[in-house]
Amino acid sequence: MPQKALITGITGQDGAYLAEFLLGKGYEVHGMVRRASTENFERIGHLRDRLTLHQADLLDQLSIVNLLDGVQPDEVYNLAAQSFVPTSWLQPLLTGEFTALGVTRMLEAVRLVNPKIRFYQASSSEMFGAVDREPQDEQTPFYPRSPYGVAKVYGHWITINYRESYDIFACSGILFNHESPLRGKEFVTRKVTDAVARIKLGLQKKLLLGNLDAARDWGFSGDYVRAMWLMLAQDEPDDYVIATGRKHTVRQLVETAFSCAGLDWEKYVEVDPALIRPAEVHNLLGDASRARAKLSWEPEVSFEQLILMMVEADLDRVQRQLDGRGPEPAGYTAWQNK
Ligand code: NAP
Ligand code: F7E
Repeated sequence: MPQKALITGITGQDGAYLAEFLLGKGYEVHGMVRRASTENFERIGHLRDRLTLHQADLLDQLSIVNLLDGVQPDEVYNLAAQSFVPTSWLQPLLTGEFTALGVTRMLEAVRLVNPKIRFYQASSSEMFGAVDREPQDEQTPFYPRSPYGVAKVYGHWITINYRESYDIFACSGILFNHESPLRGKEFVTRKVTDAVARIKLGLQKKLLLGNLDAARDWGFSGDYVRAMWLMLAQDEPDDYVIATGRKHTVRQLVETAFSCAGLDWEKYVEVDPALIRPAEVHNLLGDASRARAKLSWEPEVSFEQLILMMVEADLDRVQRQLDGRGPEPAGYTAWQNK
């Protein structure tokens, strides 16, 4: 019998990479999707006939209980969330419902249906926020700076609490920023690589950005979903920081991306004060020593390789659109093999 995994957030960036990874490991993969008037399965289109999708919603407890009862998964990966930090100031209550209480709804369903299910929670380096030490590891105190970060702290601690209260095999992965050609276009890496492609191909003249001095530890989503799986494959549940241990500023990101296409970024980039956040996380750098030691996990894609992969993917996609050749190839293997 193959192992059964259920992924919430399967239509998102990490959901698509994780689904492809688990299928490659021989899993039977189920995905939870919320009802929409039009399907948004763009990122998993290439996997569609190998996945089973089910409608349920993080806001609806009974739909989650029924889903787990019907699928009877061995592992649940809870990736669904309102994940864009600026939106969390515009919709703080909804962010709390999805990103914080949604985790408790998932854990309650595990507890009721089968407490032997192994559970992964998508925690975030945004929990460190206005941190006073560098690098950050599993012992670093949290100081979240957005409603999103605050909601993730709740999700992190409720996961630990259910592990300690009910002996559920629940792990929290504190993942630093991770990107890919499938990243949403509002996040800064993809916003930049998409703009580079459009500027190079004559479709855009300027790129408006916010804080160019913010620094992040950016890795590749394909590497990070492997860490999620490794966490659930251990003998004991634990929490792990997943990061590359290298940081770059947004300015360095921009410079790197524009130079991939032979462009001088200073001719195109302007700062728009409207994109500065009400409270910024200035500086994040992760220490993944525990994951390296216990999971034998290492990132395989460097920052430079990641940005080049994203620029090439966006150039290819925009060129295809200009040529009328239809959508770009999606997924991990498509871009790994290029
Ligand atoms: P993403 O691309 O924004 O995907 C979010 C997913 O959550 C989408 O599939 C979305 O579905 C789903 N979702 C949102 N609200 C839902 C609801 N009420 N019911 C059911 N599904 C819902 O995010 P990502 O980058 O893949 O990140 C995955 C997870 O890791 C998130 O929890 C994020 O907060 C966390 N995280 C991400 C990073 C990172 O750098 N990428 C780092 C640390 C932690 P729709 O397609 O229907 O919108
Ligand atoms: O911003 C700065 C911005 O939106 C990165 C999510 O996946 O990672 C992500 O959160 C930095 C910030 O990601 C623009 O101020 C400048 O300092 O790409 P981002 P994020 O906020 O770090 C964490 C780990 C998560 O968990 C989240 O779910 O870039 N920045 N100018 C900009 N950011 C955006 N989006 N757009 C700009 O124009």
